[in-house]
Amino acid sequence: MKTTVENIAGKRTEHYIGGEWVAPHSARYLDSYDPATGKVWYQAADGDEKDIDAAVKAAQAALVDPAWRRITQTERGVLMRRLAELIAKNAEQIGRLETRDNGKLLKEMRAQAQAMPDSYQYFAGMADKIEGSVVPVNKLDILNFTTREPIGVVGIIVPWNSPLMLLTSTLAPSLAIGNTVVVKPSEHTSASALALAELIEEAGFPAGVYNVVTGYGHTAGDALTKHRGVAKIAFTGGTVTGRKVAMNAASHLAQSTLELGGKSPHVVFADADPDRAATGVVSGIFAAAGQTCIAGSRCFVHEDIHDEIVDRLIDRAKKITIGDPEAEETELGPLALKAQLEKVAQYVGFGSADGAAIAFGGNPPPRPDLAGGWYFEPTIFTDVKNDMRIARDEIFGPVLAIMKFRSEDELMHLANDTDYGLAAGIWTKDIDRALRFAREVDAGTVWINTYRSASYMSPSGGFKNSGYGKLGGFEAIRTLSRLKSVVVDYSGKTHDPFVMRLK
Ligand code: TXE
Repeated sequence: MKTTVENIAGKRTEHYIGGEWVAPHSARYLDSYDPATGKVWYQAADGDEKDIDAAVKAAQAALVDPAWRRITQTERGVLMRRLAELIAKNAEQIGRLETRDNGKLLKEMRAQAQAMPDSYQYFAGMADKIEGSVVPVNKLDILNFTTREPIGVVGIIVPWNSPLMLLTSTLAPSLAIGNTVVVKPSEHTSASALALAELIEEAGFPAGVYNVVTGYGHTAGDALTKHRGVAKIAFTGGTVTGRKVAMNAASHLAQSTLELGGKSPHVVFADADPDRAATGVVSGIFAAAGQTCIAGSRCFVHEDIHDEIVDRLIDRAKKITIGDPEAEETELGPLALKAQLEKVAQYVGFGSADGAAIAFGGNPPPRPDLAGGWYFEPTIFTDVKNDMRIARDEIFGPVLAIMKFRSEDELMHLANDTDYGLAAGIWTKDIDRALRFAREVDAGTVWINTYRSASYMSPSGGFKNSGYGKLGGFEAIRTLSRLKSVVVDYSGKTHDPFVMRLK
């Protein structure tokens, strides 16, 4: 793999279109920053409408190229297994690229890269098991069967928080069904999607199956969502952008899958194991510095255990090791963007202004060795009300809003009183209560006595302002394919041409 931290540092990267490395049409490049230092570390091609058009055309050509269109599902699976092996071989380099780009812990980005091959293996196995059905229609001499076929060119727009893992959740099922793709990675994290291009080529995928145009959202991203050659947009990002994406896609009737933000309720009942529950709450909000769509940012604690859980959270937050994301002992690295750091600081101000109490943190860590990097302390608010801005808006940082509740009814009302519906978590030993919560809560994923446990096999995706469409497991294949119904008349009879055959 040539796209490595050492090779691209101080250099420029290009687009990957139709199996070639292509300079941007505008000849412009954008700066990519290292969040641990706040300094530019390479420049990525700044794509525009013309680059997107070239990439979509390459993907359209690949879609009908016999080298892709006419190979069997089994052969697609073989290519994907080869890709899985190459990713496994290069996982360390991929993890390092992502950490340098988004500042998340190397141990986390490495673990994501190491887990990725499983996802390609899983969907490789699915490639030749995507069956249609025979429909028992109301006519004895008609055979009606269905087939699932590629949907076409899929435009994949991913954010900066887990770039390749989020790309994989659409790419792996897309390759299994036979789609071709144009990827627009975040302007903050272009490198890993480009590194993947090399591995896809080495695995033997035909040119044009996988294309990458780097660049900004309002230019390259916008052009991708508006391009009439794109059949489906799979978008992961913020809710405001998601709305624009859906409207652009709808203007040419492309389908969209939207994986947007969240403000997920994380509930602790008095009968929960306090140690496991507090650790779960920590993992829900301070892992990845809170920059995860599934962050359990609204924590509801039963009044009988409230003070004990708050004490445990403060105790654990005090011990969190903040520092260089590449160091193995680090637990909390910098935020990925300067804008995120500013947003976090602004919301901490809102929290205090609205009357919540800071129980811990609330500032950038006062450490000269971290100066220049975009760091923020783990921050815990108590005395929060559900109508405060820190309880309503997605902050996307290490900021926890704790609320006290008394009864299950009150809890359900508060938990569902949010614009979002991505995930929810509950800690309790009472299985009846846990299942009641799972039934009643407005969330696409519900965790019981665990949090932030994800699998490519499991359908994921939110409700309400957290988006629509599911990825993961067979749902991803459904979302990324189209269903065709084939009707065969074997009666041997000639029918009245002016009457539709309804019987
Ligand atoms: O996201 P954007 P941003 C949330 C989080 C964060 C907020 C803003 O709350 O604070 O969103 O983050 C591309 N047409 N999440 O500004 O803008 C963009 O280039 C087409 C939650 O970084 O949504 C990038 O590739 N594409 C989220 C991708 O969209 C456009 C993860 C995401 O950027 C575009 C990230 C446009 N008009 C942020 N504008 C999650 N669900 O995990 C931007 N993009």
